[in-house]
Amino acid sequence: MAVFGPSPKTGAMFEKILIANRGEIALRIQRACRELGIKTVAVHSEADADAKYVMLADESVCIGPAPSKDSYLNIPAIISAAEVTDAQAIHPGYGFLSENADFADRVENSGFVFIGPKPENIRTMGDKVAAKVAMKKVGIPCVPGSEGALPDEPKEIRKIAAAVGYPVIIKAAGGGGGRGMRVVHTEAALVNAVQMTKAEAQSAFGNPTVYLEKYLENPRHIEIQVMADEHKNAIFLWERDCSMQRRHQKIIEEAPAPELKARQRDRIGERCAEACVKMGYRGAGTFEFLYEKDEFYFIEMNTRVQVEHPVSEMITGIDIVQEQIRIAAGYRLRYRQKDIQLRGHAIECRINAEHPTTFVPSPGRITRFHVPGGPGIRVDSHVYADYFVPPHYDSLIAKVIAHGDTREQAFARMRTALSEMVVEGINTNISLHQELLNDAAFITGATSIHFLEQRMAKLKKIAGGESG
Ligand code: MV4
Repeated sequence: MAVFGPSPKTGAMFEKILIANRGEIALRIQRACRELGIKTVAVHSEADADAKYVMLADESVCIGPAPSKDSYLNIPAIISAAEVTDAQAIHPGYGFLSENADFADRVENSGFVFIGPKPENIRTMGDKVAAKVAMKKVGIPCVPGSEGALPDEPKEIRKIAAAVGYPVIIKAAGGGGGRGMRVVHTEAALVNAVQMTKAEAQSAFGNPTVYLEKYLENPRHIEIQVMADEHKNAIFLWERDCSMQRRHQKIIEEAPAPELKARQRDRIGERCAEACVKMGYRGAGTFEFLYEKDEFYFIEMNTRVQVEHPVSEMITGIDIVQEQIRIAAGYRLRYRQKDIQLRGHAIECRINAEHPTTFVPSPGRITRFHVPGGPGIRVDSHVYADYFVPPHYDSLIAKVIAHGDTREQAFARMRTALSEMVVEGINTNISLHQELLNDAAFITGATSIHFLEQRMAKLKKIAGGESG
């Protein structure tokens, strides 16, 4: 693909980057570095000492025992590792410290570059009340609800809920990703629900602040991928539909979102890119929306690279991780919006080490491992035959991504890919993916965030021999 846009270079590229993560994303970042001619430092826990991506890195440092809190969340150990290896920048990946504003601060105060947004932007988006206020200010459509935090007086709370209309949802400012929320259907249940959510928020997040929104009953989850540089340039890389999830764990994502009209797609993308410029945002970011009855409603912004970034890469041809690194080095975006083309359709299946129907995690030794291939197939994985899936971390072992000219072709390629894939020695959810790819409602497109849980409830009823 041709390189477009203005002369990119305004700073010196890094010579060495420390990757503060593990698993497939650690390998993904390493590959991006290698292509850019940057040396890599892998940090790892004792449980990951033998991981292949650790061997593949130019250098590696053990940062502590297996539990995340002692290793991948151990800020002093990670900063020391950057010091002893002379790394210039730290890529946090996703999860772990990636959205920890204090970590970003400490990285920068120690003289390293944090490959991500400014700490102040991370901090704002981490406080869901502050995030919503900031979004409203820059013209992003939000779910109707309380203006900022909910007040304490029951009368005031009832007034706000009545104005919004039931059902409503109470959410913790410190929550996000599905933690600390409660749906309320009647005024009788309201004040008690607010008090319970506040108490839970205090103990879970150390912050009792809650806010209220209209509860959307059957939305889809559509998110917009953006990238912005430090020179007031921002682009959107279209959207991903991530509605196929269970308990806030996504399992299939696709891009573009089925049945979204080109005009809507352009309009919401433009708004998000504009919002980035107004906020002084830099790096990769994702605006999460609920989408219902042709309208977008902002819920949260993620300030990291996401697990599902490959589907956006497949439809645009842009390497999001490389672009993150270039932006952090002070370079300009290599692309203008007019250079970004939406090509075809991509779908990602997250292959987890877990039972396909009970979702019970299945760590252990992989005895056989064969990855699929062929036109339009990409596999992002750090595992191999004889790899031991440690029990300490999340269960993602591979991401299979299929790209095609059309949604139908992408699905067909994914079905073939999954039929070729072999993982033995542990349980995986491959068979669940195969069933979903043959589900008539999913094939039709545009299923809600409740699809998977409703489908499981239906199957359970059938297995139990009940009618209906
Ligand atoms: C909502 C909602 C309905 N109405 N907000 C869950 C995770 C967090 N990001 C926000 N979440 C939701 N917020 C309003 N006003 C439904 C959810 C929700 C959800 C959202 C995205 C993906 C999966 C979900 C599963 C259950 C609930």
